[in-house]
Amino acid sequence: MPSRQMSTETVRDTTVPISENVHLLKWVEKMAQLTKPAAIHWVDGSQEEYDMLCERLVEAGTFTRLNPELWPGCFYARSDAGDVARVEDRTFICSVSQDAAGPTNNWMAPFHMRRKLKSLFNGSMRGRTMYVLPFSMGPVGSPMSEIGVQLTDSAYVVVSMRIMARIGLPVFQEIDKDYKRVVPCMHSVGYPLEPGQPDVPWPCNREKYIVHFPERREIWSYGSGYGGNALLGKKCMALRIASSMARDDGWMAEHMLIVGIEDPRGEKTYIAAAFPSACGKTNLAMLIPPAGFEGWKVWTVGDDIAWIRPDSHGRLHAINPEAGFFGVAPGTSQKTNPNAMAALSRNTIFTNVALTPEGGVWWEGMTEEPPAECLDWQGNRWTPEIHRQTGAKAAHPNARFTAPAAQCPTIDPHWQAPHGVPISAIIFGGRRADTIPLVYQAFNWTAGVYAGATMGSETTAAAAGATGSVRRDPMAMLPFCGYHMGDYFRHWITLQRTLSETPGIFHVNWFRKDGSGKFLWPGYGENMRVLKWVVDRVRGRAYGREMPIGWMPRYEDLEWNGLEFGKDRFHQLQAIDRSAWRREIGQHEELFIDLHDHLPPEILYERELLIGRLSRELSRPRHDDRPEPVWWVDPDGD
Ligand code: TSX
Ligand code: MN
Repeated sequence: MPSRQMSTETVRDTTVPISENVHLLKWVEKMAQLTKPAAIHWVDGSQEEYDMLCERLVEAGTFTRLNPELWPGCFYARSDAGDVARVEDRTFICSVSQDAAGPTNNWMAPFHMRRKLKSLFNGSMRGRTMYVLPFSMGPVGSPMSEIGVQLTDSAYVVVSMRIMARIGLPVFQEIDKDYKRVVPCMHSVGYPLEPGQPDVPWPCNREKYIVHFPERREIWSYGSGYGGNALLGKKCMALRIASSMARDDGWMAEHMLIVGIEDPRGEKTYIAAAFPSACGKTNLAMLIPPAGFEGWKVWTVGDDIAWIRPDSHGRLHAINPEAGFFGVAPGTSQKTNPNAMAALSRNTIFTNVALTPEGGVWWEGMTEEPPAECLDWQGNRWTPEIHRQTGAKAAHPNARFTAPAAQCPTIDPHWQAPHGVPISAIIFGGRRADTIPLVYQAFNWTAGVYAGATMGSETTAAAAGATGSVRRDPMAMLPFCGYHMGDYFRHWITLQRTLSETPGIFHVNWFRKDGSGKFLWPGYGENMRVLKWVVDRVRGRAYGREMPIGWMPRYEDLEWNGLEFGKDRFHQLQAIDRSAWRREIGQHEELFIDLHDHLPPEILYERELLIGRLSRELSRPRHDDRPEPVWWVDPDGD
């Protein structure tokens, strides 16, 4: 396409390497020989370069510039209909031994996979520009950061990565200092262009491979231009490769949001929290305190990934390795998350949402009133009437916004602190209609690891699988751990032994329902009441009642100012139903069977202790027909 030759007045010759690092130069040359691009572009990360690439994407038909009056600096993209989400069944962990990858990862022998990749990438960038994209996960120069270089034939990836990570010149300068290992990341959309062949708006390949070599710390991604498949700093590097680095080096790479809770006196407590998808992680990361919490602030450090490591005093500190939010658009609104709406109001890339005639974007749940008409995520005319007749959605359920974190009104003043923020509490959660109470605190770290390891979430209509069945997703890391899940639990358990202070571990469930199928808990901003108890617990100021599953707040231990919420309803929300928990623990076993030979004994002991605490039968004589103790569900007996 002539767009490549289009020569706007550039101050820099982008074909000239920016780095002097010999290893990097050699690798780029070798990969160019393999993929045979028409040009090489060294990415400096400047605004001018970003603007030029966005312009190039507009000309290629990938981007539509949104109305600058409504959406300043924003672009709109529609992906190929077959390239709309992460492809877990095409994601591979290629460790030397299959045992190291574990039964929950797809594995292929490195030798065979390399041979396959070599043939896939051979000439895969023909007719395209190969971008040399250096990125830092974490602030540039931070001792907690890690550097990667992604070679990609997608300009969409380059501009998206400029929002999601620190990229360009400062990162090349870090590389040239030559003291940090660089993670090589190969990416091709797998759609080479023969001379004269016209491009398509969203080039990709039906055949997809998302491949990780944890020992070599290398990533190869082929065939997709979308999200976590293509923005290799995120799930591939910051979770799968980093989890493997973290295991080796005594830290943690977790699928967690990070928030700072500030009380009216200015005392700040940081919490990290892991949830599976569809639990509102981004909403929690940007929570606005409700009525009754005047003077309280919730600060956002990150909404997806936390890199956590013990500092020199043995206290856990966390950074958000990302620089932006790659958030699910549907459901995001002024009501559910005004901070996200502010963050995405400008300089944002929207993918697979709907396009309005005014040059704006829309998605299901954004406003109560849908637009009278728009173009859906596939470019077809969409109206509320068409929706009523066919059920067609305007936006794809996995439509995304890519927005700079700095634009979030609640972004924490320390969100880029090189040494991170101190973590005092860790929360695990899931979407559960029954059994799991609103909140409990694990008795100790190991019990908390058990709670995280047995986390589960009910599948919603959006996800595959039967609606209503519980899918286990330990620590929300099942698709993101670069090694054996049993070894991962062991790493969690042993890491605590390096700490001088152990964070409290909590479990929450915003989604418990009553007998008539109504949510028992209002959720959203009201979750602040739970966060306050969490903070007060780890600060040693709140009561926790010993219950079979952990420490639980009594009604009077939560702040109710500003919310009418009865004691009976609270007790319903916190009730422990013994027969439901019997079933629950039975289901824990299902996952553990697969991990059996790597499972740390502590997990089994915790399970036994939990069974013991829940069981009355074993601890009382058979003839004992005393009624169920009243304190079981209601501590006050009234
Ligand atoms: O994000 C959610 N959070 C966390 C917020 C900080 N959601 C949306 C989940 C989909 C991504 C929630 N949905 C939450 C929640 O805490 N709770 C619920 C369930 C719920 C939905 C609607 C109501 C109440 C609870 N509506 C009324 O009570 C009127
Ligand atoms: Mn995520």
